Amino acid sequence: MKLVGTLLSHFVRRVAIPMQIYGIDYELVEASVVNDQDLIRNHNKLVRIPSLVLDDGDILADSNFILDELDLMVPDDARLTPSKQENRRSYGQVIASLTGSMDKATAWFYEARRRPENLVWPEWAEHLSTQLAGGLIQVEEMATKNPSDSPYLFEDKITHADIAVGLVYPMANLVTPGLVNENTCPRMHALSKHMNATEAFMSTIPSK
Ligand SMILES: N[C@@H](CCC(=O)N[C@@H](CS)C(=O)NCC(=O)O)C(=O)O
Repeated sequence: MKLVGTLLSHFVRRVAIPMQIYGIDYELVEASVVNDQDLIRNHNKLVRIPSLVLDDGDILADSNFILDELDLMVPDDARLTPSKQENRRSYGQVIASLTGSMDKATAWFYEARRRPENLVWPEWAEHLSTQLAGGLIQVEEMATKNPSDSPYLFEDKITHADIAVGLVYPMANLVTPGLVNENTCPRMHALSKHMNATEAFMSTIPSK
């Protein structure tokens, strides 16, 4: 399989990390949406990353859909999703909040860091950063309602939700340190620290 994208993208890492945990081999086709649009277009005319080229030539896009497909390639008990039906709804809420934060982190980055300085709309950048923080604060509130000795959000096992926290918390903490930090989001802080120390996270750290 070929994973098209760059590990600088949290959406790409969100796919790379489970592939690592599942032991699914892949080749990373290093491609950034800023510098390698033609290369990405060859695989996905939407010019978006991540795109996953399967061995049969089919191409999957969108991290949520890609993860759904990867989850089907492993035994039930290895899947990075909650096992209990009763957790389905809250898991969906948590994933929507966290991937929403990822969307806002991306949008913030382009608004605040990529635009020519005279074209930046500071109020919009501020709004985006508050949304980025909001997704995490929302998950912190949900986690606070369900106190647990486990570092993980669901069923004392790693799920895609924990991986998403490990990816987006550091960005939220960097962009909005006053809103998302150890004191305001203690569960998210501890979970992010834990996840970022795992082998799957360490082995997918972007090299540049
Ligand atoms: N919903 C998508 C979002 C992916 C996404 O936003 N990727 C960014 C890079 S981090 C991208 O390709 N941006 C270029 C574009 O959408 O034009 C997913 O979950 O995969």
